[in-house]
Amino acid sequence: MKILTYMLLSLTTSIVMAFEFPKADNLWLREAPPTARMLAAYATIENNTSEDLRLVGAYAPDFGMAEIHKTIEVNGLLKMREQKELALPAESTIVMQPGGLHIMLMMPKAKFKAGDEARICLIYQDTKGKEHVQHLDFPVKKQ
Ligand SMILES: [Cu+2]
Repeated sequence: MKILTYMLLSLTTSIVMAFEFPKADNLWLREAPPTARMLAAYATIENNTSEDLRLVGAYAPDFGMAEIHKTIEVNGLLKMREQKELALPAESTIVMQPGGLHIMLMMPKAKFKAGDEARICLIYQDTKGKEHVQHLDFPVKKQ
């Protein structure tokens, strides 16, 4: 009986310890002309877990390359800078939107128009340095 109790306890512990992903909402990929070589996607990522995380990158099977970018103004010009990692502490939110943070998708292997969906995977790192990949489908929208 003691052994059974122990087994149940360790089972419960492993369930509690399972990695919990942040909540990704408002996913969308902005429709672009068919000739566009770069597309931007946006999301609101809410870390409503008790674990401090970092967003360390993205990849998308339908694109040659994906990076997290931030649009910034330098001497009156808008420029984009890659964000190698973004802090996402417990109870915090990353808001991506036009003119700010976005997922930059380069070298598209397919054409995307409004109504389509694109798979984009976000890579998080926990405090132990372990990476966790969240697979998301982004609807393509005109605006
Ligand atoms: Cu960009």
